[in-house]
Amino acid sequence: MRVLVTGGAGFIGSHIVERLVARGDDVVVVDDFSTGKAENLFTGVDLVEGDLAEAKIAERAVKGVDVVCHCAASASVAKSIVDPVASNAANLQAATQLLVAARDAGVRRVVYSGTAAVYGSDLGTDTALETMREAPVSPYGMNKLAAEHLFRMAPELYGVDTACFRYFNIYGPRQDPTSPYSGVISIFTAKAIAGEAPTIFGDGRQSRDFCFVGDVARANIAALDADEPLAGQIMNLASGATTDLLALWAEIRGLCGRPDLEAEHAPARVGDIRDSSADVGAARRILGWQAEVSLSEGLQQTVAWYRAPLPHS
Ligand code: UD2
Repeated sequence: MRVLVTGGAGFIGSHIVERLVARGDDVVVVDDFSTGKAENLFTGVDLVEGDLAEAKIAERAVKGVDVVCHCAASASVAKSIVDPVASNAANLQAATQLLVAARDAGVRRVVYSGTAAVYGSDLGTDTALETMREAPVSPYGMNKLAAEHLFRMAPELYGVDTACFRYFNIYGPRQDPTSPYSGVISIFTAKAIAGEAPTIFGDGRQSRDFCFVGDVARANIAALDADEPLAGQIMNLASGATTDLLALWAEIRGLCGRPDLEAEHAPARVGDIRDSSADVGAARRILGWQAEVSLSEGLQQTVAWYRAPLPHS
Protein backbone atom coordinates (compact mmCIF):
# COMPACT_ATOMS: atom_id res chain seq x y z
CA MET A 1 0.00 0.00 0.00
CA ARG A 2 1.37 3.48 -0.85
CA VAL A 3 0.63 5.87 2.00
CA LEU A 4 1.09 9.65 2.07
CA VAL A 5 1.77 11.18 5.48
CA THR A 6 1.46 14.96 5.32
CA GLY A 7 3.62 16.57 7.98
CA GLY A 8 5.54 13.30 8.17
CA ALA A 9 8.68 15.04 9.47
CA GLY A 10 6.73 16.38 12.43
CA PHE A 11 6.01 15.01 15.87
CA ILE A 12 2.87 12.92 15.30
CA GLY A 13 3.40 12.32 11.57
CA SER A 14 6.85 10.81 12.12
CA HIS A 15 5.41 8.25 14.57
CA ILE A 16 2.86 7.18 11.96
CA VAL A 17 5.62 6.92 9.34
CA GLU A 18 7.73 4.82 11.72
CA ARG A 19 4.97 2.23 12.05
CA LEU A 20 4.16 2.18 8.35
CA VAL A 21 7.82 1.68 7.42
CA ALA A 22 8.20 -1.06 10.03
CA ARG A 23 5.42 -3.09 8.45
CA GLY A 24 6.70 -2.58 4.92
CA ASP A 25 4.32 -0.01 3.45
CA ASP A 26 5.51 2.27 0.68
CA VAL A 27 5.55 5.73 2.30
CA VAL A 28 5.74 9.26 0.93
CA VAL A 29 6.04 12.32 3.17
CA VAL A 30 5.16 15.88 2.25
CA ASP A 31 6.56 18.50 4.61
CA ASP A 32 7.56 22.16 4.36
CA PHE A 33 9.82 21.88 7.44
CA SER A 34 8.15 24.86 9.10
CA THR A 35 8.07 22.81 12.27
CA GLY A 36 9.06 19.37 10.94
CA LYS A 37 12.69 18.31 11.21
CA ALA A 38 15.00 16.48 8.81
CA GLU A 39 16.15 14.21 11.64
CA ASN A 40 12.58 12.90 11.97
CA LEU A 41 12.67 11.45 8.43
CA PHE A 42 13.10 7.72 7.96
CA THR A 43 15.25 6.20 5.23
CA GLY A 44 13.41 4.55 2.38
CA VAL A 45 10.64 7.14 2.50
CA ASP A 46 9.98 9.39 -0.51
CA LEU A 47 9.97 13.10 0.26
CA VAL A 48 8.07 15.92 -1.39
CA GLU A 49 9.36 19.13 0.13
CA GLY A 50 7.02 22.10 -0.01
CA ASP A 51 3.79 23.75 0.99
CA LEU A 52 0.72 21.58 0.57
CA ALA A 53 -1.38 24.69 -0.01
CA GLU A 54 0.25 24.88 -3.46
CA ALA A 55 -1.58 22.79 -6.05
CA LYS A 56 1.57 21.43 -7.67
CA ILE A 57 2.98 20.23 -4.35
CA ALA A 58 -0.31 18.53 -3.39
CA GLU A 59 -0.53 16.90 -6.83
CA ARG A 60 3.06 15.57 -6.60
CA ALA A 61 2.46 14.28 -3.08
CA VAL A 62 -0.67 12.22 -3.89
CA LYS A 63 0.66 10.65 -7.09
CA GLY A 64 0.14 6.87 -6.97
CA VAL A 65 -1.08 7.04 -3.37
CA ASP A 66 -3.82 4.73 -2.00
CA VAL A 67 -4.46 6.36 1.38
CA VAL A 68 -3.42 9.51 3.26
CA CYS A 69 -2.82 10.55 6.87
CA HIS A 70 -3.18 14.33 6.94
CA CYS A 71 -1.10 15.58 9.88
CA ALA A 72 0.43 18.74 8.36
CA ALA A 73 -0.76 21.79 10.27
CA SER A 74 0.30 24.93 12.04
CA ALA A 75 -0.64 23.71 15.50
CA SER A 76 -0.09 26.77 17.68
CA VAL A 77 -3.23 28.42 19.03
CA ALA A 78 -1.28 31.54 20.03
CA LYS A 79 0.41 31.90 16.63
CA SER A 80 -2.97 31.63 14.90
CA ILE A 81 -4.27 34.58 16.90
CA VAL A 82 -1.28 36.72 15.88
CA ASP A 83 -1.37 35.59 12.23
CA PRO A 84 -4.79 34.18 11.27
CA VAL A 85 -3.99 34.41 7.55
CA ALA A 86 -1.06 32.02 7.95
CA SER A 87 -3.22 29.70 10.05
CA ASN A 88 -5.89 29.73 7.37
CA ALA A 89 -3.34 28.81 4.70
CA ALA A 90 -1.68 26.03 6.68
CA ASN A 91 -4.78 24.55 8.30
CA LEU A 92 -7.62 25.12 5.83
CA GLN A 93 -6.24 25.98 2.41
CA ALA A 94 -3.71 23.14 2.53
CA ALA A 95 -6.45 20.69 3.55
CA THR A 96 -8.64 21.85 0.69
CA GLN A 97 -5.82 21.54 -1.82
CA LEU A 98 -4.98 18.08 -0.51
CA LEU A 99 -8.57 16.91 -0.81
CA VAL A 100 -8.91 18.17 -4.39
CA ALA A 101 -5.62 16.50 -5.35
CA ALA A 102 -6.70 13.29 -3.56
CA ARG A 103 -10.04 13.28 -5.42
CA ASP A 104 -8.32 13.78 -8.77
CA ALA A 105 -5.74 11.06 -8.05
CA GLY A 106 -8.37 8.50 -6.99
CA VAL A 107 -7.17 8.27 -3.37
CA ARG A 108 -9.32 5.80 -1.42
CA ARG A 109 -9.25 7.31 2.08
CA VAL A 110 -7.95 10.35 3.98
CA VAL A 111 -7.49 10.20 7.76
CA TYR A 112 -7.59 13.70 9.21
CA SER A 113 -5.70 14.86 12.31
CA GLY A 114 -8.11 17.32 13.92
CA THR A 115 -8.14 18.82 17.37
CA ALA A 116 -10.04 19.16 20.64
CA ALA A 117 -9.65 22.92 20.09
CA VAL A 118 -12.89 22.70 18.07
CA TYR A 119 -14.83 22.28 21.34
CA GLY A 120 -13.72 25.69 22.61
CA SER A 121 -13.62 26.78 26.22
CA ASP A 122 -17.27 26.61 27.21
CA LEU A 123 -17.26 22.89 27.92
CA GLY A 124 -17.13 23.65 31.63
CA THR A 125 -16.71 20.35 33.43
CA ASP A 126 -18.52 18.38 30.71
CA THR A 127 -16.76 15.52 29.03
CA ALA A 128 -16.31 16.32 25.35
CA LEU A 129 -18.52 14.21 23.14
CA GLU A 130 -18.26 14.33 19.36
CA THR A 131 -21.92 15.31 18.99
CA MET A 132 -21.58 18.44 21.10
CA ARG A 133 -21.83 21.84 19.49
CA GLU A 134 -18.42 23.08 18.39
CA ALA A 135 -17.41 26.55 19.58
CA PRO A 136 -13.76 27.20 18.76
CA VAL A 137 -12.21 30.27 20.34
CA SER A 138 -9.16 30.74 18.12
CA PRO A 139 -8.46 30.99 14.39
CA TYR A 140 -6.61 27.68 14.79
CA GLY A 141 -9.70 25.93 16.19
CA MET A 142 -11.92 27.56 13.58
CA ASN A 143 -9.66 26.61 10.66
CA LYS A 144 -9.24 23.05 11.93
CA LEU A 145 -13.02 22.75 12.35
CA ALA A 146 -13.65 24.04 8.82
CA ALA A 147 -11.15 21.53 7.43
CA GLU A 148 -12.83 18.80 9.47
CA HIS A 149 -16.19 19.71 7.94
CA LEU A 150 -14.65 19.48 4.51
CA PHE A 151 -13.38 15.97 5.20
CA ARG A 152 -16.76 15.01 6.68
CA MET A 153 -18.42 16.01 3.41
CA ALA A 154 -15.78 14.41 1.20
CA PRO A 155 -17.24 10.86 0.99
CA GLU A 156 -20.56 12.25 -0.21
CA LEU A 157 -19.24 15.05 -2.44
CA TYR A 158 -16.08 13.52 -3.86
CA GLY A 159 -16.24 9.79 -3.26
CA VAL A 160 -13.15 9.92 -1.02
CA ASP A 161 -13.66 8.02 2.22
CA THR A 162 -12.49 9.86 5.35
CA ALA A 163 -12.14 9.62 9.12
CA CYS A 164 -11.74 12.65 11.39
CA PHE A 165 -9.80 12.50 14.65
CA ARG A 166 -9.90 15.11 17.39
CA TYR A 167 -6.65 14.92 19.34
CA PHE A 168 -6.50 15.91 22.98
CA ASN A 169 -3.09 16.58 24.64
CA ILE A 170 -0.64 14.35 22.79
CA TYR A 171 2.88 13.83 24.16
CA GLY A 172 5.90 11.63 23.69
CA PRO A 173 9.32 11.33 22.07
CA ARG A 174 10.18 13.89 19.35
CA GLN A 175 7.83 16.59 20.64
CA ASP A 176 9.71 19.87 20.42
CA PRO A 177 10.03 21.53 23.86
CA THR A 178 11.60 24.78 22.68
CA SER A 179 8.59 27.02 22.04
CA PRO A 180 6.68 28.65 24.92
CA TYR A 181 3.56 27.00 23.42
CA SER A 182 5.07 23.52 23.22
CA GLY A 183 3.15 20.76 24.96
CA VAL A 184 3.46 21.04 28.72
CA ILE A 185 4.96 17.54 29.10
CA SER A 186 7.80 18.34 26.69
CA ILE A 187 8.53 21.58 28.54
CA PHE A 188 8.38 20.05 32.04
CA THR A 189 10.58 17.12 31.00
CA ALA A 190 13.24 19.27 29.33
CA LYS A 191 13.31 21.56 32.37
CA ALA A 192 13.53 18.73 34.90
CA ILE A 193 16.39 17.09 33.02
CA ALA A 194 18.22 20.44 32.94
CA GLY A 195 17.55 20.90 36.67
CA GLU A 196 15.58 24.09 35.98
CA ALA A 197 12.26 25.08 37.55
CA PRO A 198 9.33 25.04 35.13
CA THR A 199 6.50 27.52 35.37
CA ILE A 200 3.02 26.36 36.27
CA PHE A 201 0.43 28.81 34.98
CA GLY A 202 -2.38 29.25 37.48
CA ASP A 203 -2.85 27.07 40.54
CA GLY A 204 -1.87 23.84 38.77
CA ARG A 205 -5.23 22.24 39.45
CA GLN A 206 -6.27 22.48 35.79
CA SER A 207 -6.56 19.04 34.24
CA ARG A 208 -5.93 17.52 30.83
CA ASP A 209 -6.29 14.16 29.09
CA PHE A 210 -2.76 13.25 28.04
CA CYS A 211 -2.47 10.64 25.31
CA PHE A 212 0.76 8.94 24.24
CA VAL A 213 1.84 9.54 20.65
CA GLY A 214 2.37 5.83 19.96
CA ASP A 215 -1.31 5.23 20.71
CA VAL A 216 -2.24 8.04 18.32
CA ALA A 217 -0.11 6.50 15.57
CA ARG A 218 -1.81 3.16 16.18
CA ALA A 219 -5.25 4.79 15.80
CA ASN A 220 -4.19 6.30 12.48
CA ILE A 221 -3.08 2.92 11.19
CA ALA A 222 -6.35 1.33 12.35
CA ALA A 223 -8.25 3.98 10.39
CA LEU A 224 -6.12 3.42 7.28
CA ASP A 225 -6.72 -0.32 7.52
CA ALA A 226 -10.47 -0.31 8.31
CA ASP A 227 -12.39 -2.64 5.99
CA GLU A 228 -15.67 -0.74 6.14
CA PRO A 229 -16.06 2.84 4.86
CA LEU A 230 -15.48 5.29 7.71
CA ALA A 231 -17.77 7.85 6.07
CA GLY A 232 -16.34 11.00 7.67
CA GLN A 233 -16.96 9.86 11.25
CA ILE A 234 -15.46 11.94 14.06
CA MET A 235 -13.52 10.35 16.90
CA ASN A 236 -11.89 11.88 19.97
CA LEU A 237 -8.40 10.50 20.49
CA ALA A 238 -7.57 10.60 24.16
CA SER A 239 -6.71 8.24 26.99
CA GLY A 240 -10.01 8.62 28.86
CA ALA A 241 -8.21 9.68 32.06
CA THR A 242 -7.30 13.15 33.29
CA THR A 243 -4.44 14.45 35.40
CA ASP A 244 -3.83 17.84 36.94
CA LEU A 245 -0.61 19.74 36.42
CA LEU A 246 0.59 19.46 40.01
CA ALA A 247 0.40 15.66 39.82
CA LEU A 248 2.00 15.72 36.38
CA TRP A 249 4.96 17.78 37.55
CA ALA A 250 5.39 15.59 40.64
CA GLU A 251 5.61 12.50 38.44
CA ILE A 252 7.98 14.04 35.87
CA ARG A 253 10.44 15.45 38.41
CA GLY A 254 10.48 12.07 40.19
CA LEU A 255 11.23 10.22 36.94
CA CYS A 256 13.99 12.71 36.16
CA GLY A 257 15.62 12.17 39.56
CA ARG A 258 14.79 15.68 40.79
CA PRO A 259 12.17 14.99 43.48
CA ASP A 260 12.88 18.27 45.27
CA LEU A 261 12.80 20.59 42.28
CA GLU A 262 9.96 23.07 42.86
CA ALA A 263 7.97 24.65 40.03
CA GLU A 264 7.47 28.40 39.88
CA HIS A 265 3.95 29.73 39.64
CA ALA A 266 2.67 32.45 37.34
CA PRO A 267 -0.82 33.79 36.59
CA ALA A 268 -3.06 31.55 34.49
CA ARG A 269 -2.72 31.94 30.73
CA VAL A 270 -5.40 34.03 29.05
CA GLY A 271 -7.92 31.70 27.42
CA ASP A 272 -6.63 28.64 29.27
CA ILE A 273 -9.36 26.11 29.84
CA ARG A 274 -9.73 24.63 33.31
CA ASP A 275 -10.52 21.01 32.62
CA SER A 276 -10.41 19.05 29.43
CA SER A 277 -11.74 15.52 29.33
CA ALA A 278 -12.83 13.32 26.49
CA ASP A 279 -15.43 10.69 25.85
CA VAL A 280 -13.48 7.93 24.13
CA GLY A 281 -16.35 5.64 23.13
CA ALA A 282 -16.49 6.53 19.44
CA ALA A 283 -12.97 5.38 18.55
CA ARG A 284 -13.58 2.14 20.45
CA ARG A 285 -16.87 1.48 18.68
CA ILE A 286 -15.68 2.44 15.21
CA LEU A 287 -12.08 1.23 15.19
CA GLY A 288 -11.81 -1.00 18.23
CA TRP A 289 -9.12 1.43 19.41
CA GLN A 290 -8.33 2.50 22.89
CA ALA A 291 -5.24 4.00 24.47
CA GLU A 292 -2.92 1.31 25.82
CA VAL A 293 0.00 3.27 27.22
CA SER A 294 -0.62 4.59 30.73
CA LEU A 295 0.59 8.05 31.65
CA SER A 296 3.39 6.72 33.85
CA GLU A 297 4.55 4.29 31.16
CA GLY A 298 4.40 7.00 28.49
CA LEU A 299 6.24 9.47 30.70
CA GLN A 300 9.00 6.94 31.30
CA GLN A 301 9.48 6.50 27.56
CA THR A 302 9.33 10.26 27.05
CA VAL A 303 11.89 11.03 29.77
CA ALA A 304 14.21 8.34 28.39
CA TRP A 305 14.03 9.91 24.93
CA TYR A 306 14.66 13.48 26.12
CA ARG A 307 17.66 12.22 28.07
CA ALA A 308 19.10 10.53 24.97
CA PRO A 309 17.24 11.32 21.73
CA LEU A 310 17.55 8.17 19.68
CA PRO A 311 18.79 8.48 16.13
CA HIS A 312 16.82 6.34 13.71
CA SER A 313 17.14 5.37 10.09
C1 UD2 B 1 -3.97 21.89 23.83
C2 UD2 B 1 -3.27 21.82 22.48
C3 UD2 B 1 -3.73 22.95 21.58
C4 UD2 B 1 -5.24 22.96 21.47
C5 UD2 B 1 -5.86 23.01 22.88
C6 UD2 B 1 -7.38 22.90 22.80
C7 UD2 B 1 -1.09 20.84 22.92
C8 UD2 B 1 0.38 21.08 23.01
N1 UD2 B 1 -1.82 21.93 22.68
O1 UD2 B 1 -3.60 23.08 24.48
O2 UD2 B 1 -3.16 22.78 20.29
O3 UD2 B 1 -5.66 21.81 20.78
O4 UD2 B 1 -5.38 21.91 23.68
O5 UD2 B 1 -7.96 23.04 24.04
O6 UD2 B 1 -1.57 19.73 23.04
N2 UD2 B 1 1.27 24.98 31.11
C9 UD2 B 1 2.02 25.35 32.20
N3 UD2 B 1 3.35 25.58 32.01
C10 UD2 B 1 3.96 25.48 30.79
C11 UD2 B 1 3.16 25.11 29.67
C12 UD2 B 1 1.82 24.87 29.87
O7 UD2 B 1 1.51 25.47 33.32
O8 UD2 B 1 5.17 25.74 30.70
C13 UD2 B 1 -0.16 24.69 31.31
C14 UD2 B 1 -1.09 25.46 30.40
O9 UD2 B 1 -1.37 26.74 30.93
C15 UD2 B 1 -2.30 24.54 30.36
C16 UD2 B 1 -1.67 23.13 30.47
O10 UD2 B 1 -0.37 23.32 30.99
O11 UD2 B 1 -3.13 24.76 31.46
C17 UD2 B 1 -1.57 22.41 29.14
O12 UD2 B 1 -0.93 23.29 28.22
P1 UD2 B 1 -0.49 22.83 26.75
O13 UD2 B 1 0.06 24.06 26.09
O14 UD2 B 1 0.36 21.63 26.80
O15 UD2 B 1 -1.86 22.37 26.08
P2 UD2 B 1 -3.32 23.08 26.04
O16 UD2 B 1 -4.25 22.16 26.77
O17 UD2 B 1 -3.27 24.50 26.46
